[in-house]
Amino acid sequence: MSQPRYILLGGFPGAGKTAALLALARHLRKQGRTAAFIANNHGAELIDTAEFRLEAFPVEEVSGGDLASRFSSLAAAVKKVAASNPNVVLVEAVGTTLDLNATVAGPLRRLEGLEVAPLSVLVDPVRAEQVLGLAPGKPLVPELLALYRQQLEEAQVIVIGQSDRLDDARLDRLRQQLFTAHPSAKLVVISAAQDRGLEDWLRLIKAGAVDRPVPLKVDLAAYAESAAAVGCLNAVIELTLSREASSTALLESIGRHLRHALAGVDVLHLHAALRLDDTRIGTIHFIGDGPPEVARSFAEDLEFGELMINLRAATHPEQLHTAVRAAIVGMAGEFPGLITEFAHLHYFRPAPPQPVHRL
Ligand SMILES: Nc1nc2c(ncn2[C@@H]2O[C@H](COP(=O)(O)OP(=O)(O)O)[C@@H](O)[C@H]2O)c(=O)[nH]1
Ligand SMILES: [Mg+2]
Repeated sequence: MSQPRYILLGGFPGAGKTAALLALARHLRKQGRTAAFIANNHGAELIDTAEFRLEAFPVEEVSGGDLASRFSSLAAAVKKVAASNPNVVLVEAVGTTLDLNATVAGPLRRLEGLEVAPLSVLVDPVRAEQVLGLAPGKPLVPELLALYRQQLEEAQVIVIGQSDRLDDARLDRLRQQLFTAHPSAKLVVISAAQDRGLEDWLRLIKAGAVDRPVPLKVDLAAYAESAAAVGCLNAVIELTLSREASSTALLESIGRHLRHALAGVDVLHLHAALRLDDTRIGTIHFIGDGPPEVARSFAEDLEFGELMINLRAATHPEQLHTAVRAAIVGMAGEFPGLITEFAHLHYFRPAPPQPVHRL
């Protein structure tokens, strides 16, 4: 069996990394190639992992910190996924990560002997337009703006994702602006939702297509401040209903109440999932000021279910906790007899990054 190729993807929280990698995994599967996934996050109980499992892709998790700080856990995950002999291993870096070339891609190549593709960094085109001054919008807090810019600086391939959200003229303008600001990076435009650009992306990151990375100057204290500007909350809530309800109605209700409870907060990503079992999972998302959108649903009504919430926002974790509690109360008010019980609740700021290696 030949060695798998590792594709490492960075990018801001909510950029669409998981969706892009899932689309890539499906795309590879259609071509008769196999993909495995390594998820990375600060907490446990991740919806991303459940989504890959649902589609029967081998998955490992590096949790409790960024990939560089948890390098031994990453090396262990690499060994475990390799057991399924995948052709490609897709590795997502948690959205507050920086310095991936020196602290993750380099060590994986040189210490673990892996074939790692040039570093891809994914951007959400709507947020990218705002950051680059092409469109108005509520600015990011300065710590996060700095993080966003540095993530782009270290990209060998900038992947403009979610291209279905912009018309051609805006996409061209964004591409031009990114090209001017980052002339040494390759650019590719994709849409996970519409299965577009994935082959172009794969072609770009084939060996030899990209120059050596320019070392990034990282101020570790400033980087730690950037990471800590994000509040995180992960929760699992057991739902017991006295009367069966549709998964979509429940998801729409929690989405609506969370949206309301988080008004005025810069939500980087809200991802909620309703899980009946390993094969029946519904999901809802929103980012920024956008409306909640159901991304996945299943037909059966349910009496029991597990509601998972993964929330990232530029605010205090305590505020997220208050909002989630309020939204659960709001949802319960719409389903008479609904009993909710928190099985897992963790709200926190990401731990300061402490890279194990820097090459
Ligand atoms: N319209 C559209 N939305 C997308 C696309 N890819 C991701 N999204 C949405 O972007 C949000 C964040 O996606 P996710 O992959 O979880 O982001 P991550 O935090 O970077 O892993 C979700 O609401 C997705 O539904 C896309 O290609 N098109
Ligand atoms: Mg993700």
